[in-house]
Amino acid sequence: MKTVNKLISLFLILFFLTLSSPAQAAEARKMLGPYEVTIRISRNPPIVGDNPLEIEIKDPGGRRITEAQVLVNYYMPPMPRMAPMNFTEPAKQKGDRYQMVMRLIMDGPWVIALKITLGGKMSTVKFQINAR
Ligand SMILES: [Cu+2]
Repeated sequence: MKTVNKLISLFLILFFLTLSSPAQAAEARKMLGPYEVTIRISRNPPIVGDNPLEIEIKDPGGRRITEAQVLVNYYMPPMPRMAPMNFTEPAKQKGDRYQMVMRLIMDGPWVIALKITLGGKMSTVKFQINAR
C-alpha cells in the first residue's frame, strides 16, 4: 500500500502543479467526448470536511451546457482495513453551472467521478484530488 500511496502522491503533486490559479479554487479540466468539463473546488487544497464543488460543461463552441444532469460520485480508492467510503449526490444547477458540497471524511486520495447525462446518454469523467 505504501508504494501505491507514493505513486498516488506523485500523481497528485503533478495534478496540483497543473492547477490554474494557485491561491484560489482548485481547478481541473477534462474532455468528455466533445465536451469540456471543468471542476472547481473552493477549498485549495481540499480538506477533510465540506468542500464546495462547482462543475462547468462547455460544448465545442464554448457554450455552457445547462440541460445536463450531473451526479457526483466521490470515493476513496479501496484501502486495506478501511471501510468503503463512497458517496453519490446530484449536483444542482445554478445559473449555467452545477454545484454541490463534497463531505470528505478522511485525508488522502479521493476520486471524483462525474456521471453526466446529456440527451438521455450518461457518460463518466473522473478527477483525482487529495484531501489534507
Ligand atoms: Cu482511506
